[in-house]
Amino acid sequence: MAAKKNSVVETSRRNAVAGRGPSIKTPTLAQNPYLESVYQEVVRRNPGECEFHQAVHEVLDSLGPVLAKFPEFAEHRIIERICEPERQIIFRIPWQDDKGEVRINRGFRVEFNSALGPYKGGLRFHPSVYLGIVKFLGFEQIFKNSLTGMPIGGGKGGSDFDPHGKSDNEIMRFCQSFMNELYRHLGEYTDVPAGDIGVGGREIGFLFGQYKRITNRYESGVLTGKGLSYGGSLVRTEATGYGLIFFIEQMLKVRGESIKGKTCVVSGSGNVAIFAIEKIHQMGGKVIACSDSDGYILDKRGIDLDLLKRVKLEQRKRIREYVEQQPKSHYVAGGNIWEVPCEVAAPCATQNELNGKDAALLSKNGVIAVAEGANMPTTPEGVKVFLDKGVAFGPGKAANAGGVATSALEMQQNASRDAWTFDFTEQKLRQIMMGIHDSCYKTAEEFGTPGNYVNGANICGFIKVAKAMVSLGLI
Ligand code: NDP
Ligand code: 2IT
Repeated sequence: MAAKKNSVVETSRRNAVAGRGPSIKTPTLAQNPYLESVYQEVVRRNPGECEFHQAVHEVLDSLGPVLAKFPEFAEHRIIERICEPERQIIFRIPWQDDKGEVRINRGFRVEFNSALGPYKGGLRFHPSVYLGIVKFLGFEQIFKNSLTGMPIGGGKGGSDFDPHGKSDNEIMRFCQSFMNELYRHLGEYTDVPAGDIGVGGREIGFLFGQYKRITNRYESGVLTGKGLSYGGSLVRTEATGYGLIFFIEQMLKVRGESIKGKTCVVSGSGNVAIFAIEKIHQMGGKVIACSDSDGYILDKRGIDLDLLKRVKLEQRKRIREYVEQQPKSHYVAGGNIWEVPCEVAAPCATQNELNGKDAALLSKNGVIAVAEGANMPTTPEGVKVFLDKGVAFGPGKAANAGGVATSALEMQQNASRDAWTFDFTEQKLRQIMMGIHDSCYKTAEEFGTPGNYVNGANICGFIKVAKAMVSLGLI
């Protein structure tokens, strides 16, 4: 994965600059002329936004049988409407670094769909961020949020700001400047951001502080992922990683298996990866490798989680530091983590980090379950390999929905001025993930593709939003 980092980033940028993205073709979509024409129109209207095209293609590819069952969705032009964001905000973020130099970044918020509730979705700070990335993430978020069963619409935002190597003061000044523009678009009933890559508890604190200062309102429900001392929820930090493993446990259960005793590989070493590793270890599995964008570490005795947390969360250092402090482990600079044989794989870093070749290698090496902690980490070719080989495959919009679901639980606690215990909140998360698993599983069966969680998630997530859009009229 590490070796591919630059190509992912550069492809996004190159396509954005050149104003053209690859148009993805599969036989299934081409067999449905209406869906194919909607997709081609999306490509035409959103030039160069290749990740957005990819996300749209993947959802539309599942919807043929849905349109046959619900012809009213086509009459109401639901597919065309759902592919067009309700609102897109792009803004300048001027800020000052520690040397007093003025720096400029670009900010985004795409408010994609509010049929089910206020726009909800994270903020990403990473140099690869451009409109196409924010739109793919916002589009995914619509269906993910629908699957949680909570009253939340879909949105996403962020900036091309790179937090790596910045001081706390620089991060604070950047967050304050970001919020100086974004605050006018937010509100607990309007749009509720949270974290994503490069945005964790520290950044949410600075963003909330500035929102409070500008508006003179202590509006807890306007952001989620807050610290526990000012309205945050227990379990939100752990939720995406824990939820992912609850989802995998259900996929394995269907096959008469469990995580216990399984050798696992988790890519990334950020928020999602760390708490996925924690839950795998709690459930008796063993994670032997994880990564960052420079390389991966291999610790055959099982990753030492206390050390990993110290290196990544407290010291904010690179993953290679782990090996300095744990000499029996190995660091593979620039290596591809998917070369490591395992039974369970969880890509938890970024989009398109696992391609067709990686999927074939994992499968050859004996993988039985793969679930996406990251958003769209598996390329369409990779997904096809897993489905063809009969690997249990949990797509991100289902498998990583535990984060946003717990954000909705945080909003619920804020609205009632309550604070739940860790165990109570974790139990709710577990139930939500089991519910998402079962809805995807049943929907896949009902629409003629048993065991295909990709179709199950897309169809189940879509139908709820589509029905709400029909009921709400032409808005
Ligand atoms: P973090 O910023 O905490 O960690 C991101 C990890 O991914 C780091 O190890 C980082 O390595 C690596 N990474 C990021 N970008 C790239 C890249 N272009 N190439 C290679 N590696 C990269 O983010 P999160 O853990 O919060 O997010 C990880 C994924 O999970 C994302 O896809 C996000 O959208 C998704 N997600 C997050 C949720 C949440 O609640 N936080 C909820 C649902 C999904 P490095 O430090 O070297 O950049
Ligand atoms: O991709 C995601 O679901 C997130 N980054 C979490 C969004 C949220 O609002 O908690």
